[in-house]
Amino acid sequence: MKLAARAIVGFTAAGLAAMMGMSTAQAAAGNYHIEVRTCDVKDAGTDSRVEARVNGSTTSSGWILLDNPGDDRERGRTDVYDKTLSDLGTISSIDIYFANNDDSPHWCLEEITIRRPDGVTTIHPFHNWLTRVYPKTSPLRINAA
Ligand SMILES: [Ca+2]
Ligand SMILES: [Ca+2]
Repeated sequence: MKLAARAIVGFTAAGLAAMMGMSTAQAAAGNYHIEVRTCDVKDAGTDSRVEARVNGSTTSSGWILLDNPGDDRERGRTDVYDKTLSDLGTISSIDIYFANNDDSPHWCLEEITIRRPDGVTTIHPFHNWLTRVYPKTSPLRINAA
């Protein structure tokens, strides 16, 4: 009896989602996991301020300060940021605001990976240096590969 009841509940939830026209993308609200990898080459690291904006098919996030406790963006390191965001839809690109400030500002960015709450992951490769300011009005845009 219990098993049958559970099966009916499961069927109803799926049916309801279908009726409402929901896709997996539209259900993807929650924790977005962002990994930022710095190149493993001389002077690759930076102490500059960095913010990111994630662009999706539904909407864009606000600007997110990428600053964990301790020293971010050291040579060869991957920094991980977990942010709760509303559903963005299919991720198309990430915009980077780069202040090019503080000690040894120039930064060699390898790539950024974004994992949605439903596990769908996009890779945004760059493999290049940031050696000037990228303002929020004209940020560095890195498309999904
Ligand atoms: Ca640093
Ligand atoms: Ca920090």
